[in-house]
Amino acid sequence: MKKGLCANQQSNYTSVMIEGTVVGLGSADLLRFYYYLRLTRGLEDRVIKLYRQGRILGGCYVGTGEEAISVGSACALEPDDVIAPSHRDLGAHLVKGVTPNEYMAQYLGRLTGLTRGKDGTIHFGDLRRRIIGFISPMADGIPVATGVALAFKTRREPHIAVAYFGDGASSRGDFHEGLNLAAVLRLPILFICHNNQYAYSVPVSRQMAVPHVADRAKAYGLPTRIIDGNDILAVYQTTKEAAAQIRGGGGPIFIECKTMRMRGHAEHDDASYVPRELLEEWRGRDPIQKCEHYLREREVPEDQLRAVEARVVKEVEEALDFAEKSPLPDGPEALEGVFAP
Ligand SMILES: Cc1ncc(C[n+]2csc(CCOP(=O)(O)OP(=O)(O)O)c2C)c(N)n1
Repeated sequence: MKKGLCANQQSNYTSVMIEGTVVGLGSADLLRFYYYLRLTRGLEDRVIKLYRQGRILGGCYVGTGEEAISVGSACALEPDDVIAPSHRDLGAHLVKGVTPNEYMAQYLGRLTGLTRGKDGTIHFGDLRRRIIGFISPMADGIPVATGVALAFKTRREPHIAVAYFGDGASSRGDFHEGLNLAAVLRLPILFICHNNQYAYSVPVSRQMAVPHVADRAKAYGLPTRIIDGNDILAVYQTTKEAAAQIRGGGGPIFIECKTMRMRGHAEHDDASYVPRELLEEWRGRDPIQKCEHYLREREVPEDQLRAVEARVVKEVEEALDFAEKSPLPDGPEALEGVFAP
């Protein structure tokens, strides 16, 4: 891979710039990334429409514009690594094996969803697939993932834990406790921050006096990387390298992915507090378009891209059909799977 560090003047951060081909990564891999990016966007766009039609029971959280972070990083992990995703990480769930049917059934509150109808939103996980359920209080996935990493280290298992969270979560105590413990015990954990510039309506500049979330991690002694979160190759390659270093016993690493929240906090929020020019600027850096650019650079035929799009449209509609035909949970189901046996 030809890789160079370049200062991005506009956003004042250093991003990993991929100028050529990533060694060991062929067109088929890139098409796989593209499929997961499109599938994530396709499912979330469909759920937004359902929300507007009043067919979603809870809130509607999506990660539009941030898909490269969850897809690129999850694709760089080993199957037995454990992830603790945030509410912007549908892509990582899908890469780990959550099916479109399960996702759609989740949002329609059906028995076939991952929480069996207990929460019609993004608060789900699946331990069989090594996904820790998303915990609603911000940053609380971090200490849990840190505990998983402690278990891996104690049992001498070769896996790593990955905690995903936003810039706002980094202002909570659990973030600081988790990072500090991981650093002191040199635990096998990767911290991935979606810095999407807003925590609900609060811009990063109103949350912290340092320029980067990574500066907070540095204070605990963690090695940090700051990358363009909309560039799937940068995310994939940085995660791959970090995961190898962590697996080799190097201790925790922190990756800050600069990105932009392209919609409201959730669909009930019109984000009128976000400057339109900022959104326009980031619209030009869409991660899916960037991935298409890489595919075209490698001369992947246009019909292969269109085939991926068609496959995704079909899978999304089939998932909706599956969810609509699935039963709603019965009353006695309310206590099932809530308490440990
Ligand atoms: C402890 C806690 N405080 C407040 C909330 C309400 N809340 C949910 S998401 C969110 C913003 C989180 O911002 P960030 O971590 O940057 O993630 P983003 O939503 O921007 O992806 C807030 C305030 C919460 N879930 N938990």
